[in-house]
Amino acid sequence: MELICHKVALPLIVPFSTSFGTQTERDAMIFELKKDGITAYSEAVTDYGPHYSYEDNDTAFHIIRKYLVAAIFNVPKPEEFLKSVKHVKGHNMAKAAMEMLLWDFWAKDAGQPLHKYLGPSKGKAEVGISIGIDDTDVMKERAQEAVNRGFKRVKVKIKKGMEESIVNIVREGIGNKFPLSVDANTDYTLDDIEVLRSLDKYSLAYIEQPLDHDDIIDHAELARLIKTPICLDESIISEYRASKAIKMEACKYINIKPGRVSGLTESMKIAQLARENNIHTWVGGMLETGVGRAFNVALASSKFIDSPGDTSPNDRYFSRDIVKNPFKMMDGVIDANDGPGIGIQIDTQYLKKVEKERIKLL
Ligand code: OSB
Ligand code: MG
Repeated sequence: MELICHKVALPLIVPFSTSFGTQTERDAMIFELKKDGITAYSEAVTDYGPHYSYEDNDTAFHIIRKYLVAAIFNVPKPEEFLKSVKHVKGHNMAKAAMEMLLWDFWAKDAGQPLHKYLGPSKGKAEVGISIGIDDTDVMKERAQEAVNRGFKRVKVKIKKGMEESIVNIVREGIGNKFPLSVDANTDYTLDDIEVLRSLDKYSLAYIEQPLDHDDIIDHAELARLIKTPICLDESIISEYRASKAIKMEACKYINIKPGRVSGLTESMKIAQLARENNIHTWVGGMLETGVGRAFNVALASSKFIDSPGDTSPNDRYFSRDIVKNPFKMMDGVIDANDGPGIGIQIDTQYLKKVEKERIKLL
């Protein structure tokens, strides 16, 4: 048995800006597990800094090496793994990197594509796009291009002071009917109620994570004060937290990112819970390489996921991917990968080229 961590750096074609900062490169950690003739892969969704959540590549690597590697030594099923690391509080992205490695391994062991191994599958996912903050004319052009390319939903990042200028010009570009959402990445508080209410007139599909990354209570209050539905991202770190948000009516949508919630086991639980309670769900993204994207698309293909998410083909981020078969979109739809497990082939030559470090963990 062998476990390797490849630390890679992929330059972004254009910088990606959110309310919490600008990213010019994707610093990804790719994990490779070899056992009994099977090679499984996963990707940690952490990046250079602790800006989306408290985790970053160094904390994730530390937690994985010190506390999690021992728990995957005999390659347990994902659920058993999660039980055995329950004593490690938080660090969901670190846990997810190991948990998803096990999903890929066991799906391959069963000779099944991951999207089917996970549960009832649609075999495909409807796709939206997430557009970073930029010059507003540029954002408008990108939104128009996205509509022309067939994306099913456009999401634009916003930040305090730029929300109306962004939404106004993007609506001008794509019309008032096209499904449009905004993502604030926690930039507001309840004191900003007037500006948040001013977005009501743009008939947005939803506003994503307007308030604190830890909050549910204020989101529940905000939901009663504005017409735009609320979508939670950062705040939903577990099924438990999702159940509280639903109980408090803090959101109508949940953006599920496997990395944020410790992996696919918890993602599926959240998707099912949301479905039972008429809360919409979609699968988010963290600028993953083709490895992480493959897990997202498998999840987005689940019958429990009902809305277009952020699984856009990543050729808009990277001029070349570390996988040989990155996803292609047709008419706003991506077909789930039908190869065994996540169904990707690593481009080993390119991986070597972009690799900064290779660490043997087992
Ligand atoms: O909040 O959804 C987010 C990227 C990095 C960090 C947070 C977010 C995002 C995105 C990108 O919106 C979505 C994608 O991967 O295409
Ligand atoms: Mg978000």
